[in-house]
Amino acid sequence: MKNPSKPTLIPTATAAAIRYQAVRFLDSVNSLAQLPPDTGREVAFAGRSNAGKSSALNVLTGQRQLARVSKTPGRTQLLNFFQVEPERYLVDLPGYGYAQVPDAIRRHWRLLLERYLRERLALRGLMLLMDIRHPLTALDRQLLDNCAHRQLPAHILLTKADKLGRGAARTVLQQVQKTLKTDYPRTSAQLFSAPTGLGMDEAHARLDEWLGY
Ligand SMILES: Nc1nc2c(ncn2[C@@H]2O[C@H](COP(=O)(O)OP(=O)(O)OP(=O)(O)O)[C@@H](O)[C@H]2O)c(=O)[nH]1
Ligand SMILES: [Mg+2]
Repeated sequence: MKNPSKPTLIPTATAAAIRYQAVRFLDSVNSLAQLPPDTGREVAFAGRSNAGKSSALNVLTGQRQLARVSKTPGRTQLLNFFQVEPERYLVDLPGYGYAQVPDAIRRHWRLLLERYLRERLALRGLMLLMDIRHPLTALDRQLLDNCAHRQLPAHILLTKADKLGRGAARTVLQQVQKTLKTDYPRTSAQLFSAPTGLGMDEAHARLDEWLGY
């Protein structure tokens, strides 16, 4: 017989998965003036165009269409705010490094991103997504420099790990971790795959930590 007074323990991973299923789109923003009030906590998802930011957001929230996934790089042109609950946000940042974007627009986004990363008090951590086949490019490093400057922790998702064999993926992870240890000691890294769900629990745990769950 079950003891009715004994609370049912839900494993943390499941609790996180349920929590992030409740995420809803809140607003799209293309200037700092339009940002929601700078209170509460948020985690931003950044990375080169096509790195898999929108796909990661969708799989982490268990929702197929939350963030738009595109085969055309450079599609996400706004800061998209998603609400876990009031004062708890996930932010999909515009991808960088896409060559076909006109200079003026590229400059606008660079400045917007830099100021957002530098000034946003609610920002507790940065999820930096990199295609495992192209880790730590110069632009990724610029972003990590911005984080280091204000002591903002960053966590790297090496995306599309399914494109490599398990051994090869682990080797890249170890190389990246070795570089981080010397160049960006506050930054951690893990493997991730949207289609297989590899790395979900680890990524959820990091979101929980930064959002204060
Ligand atoms: N095999 C594989 N493909 C992925 C993975 N993540 C994303 N993709 C594919 O990569 C392409 C780009 O994914 P998006 O999620 O749109 O990338 P993004 O970083 O949001 O791109 P922008 O918004 O343009 O900056 C799409 O065709 C995805 O289906 C993954 O883990 N594995
Ligand atoms: Mg996107």
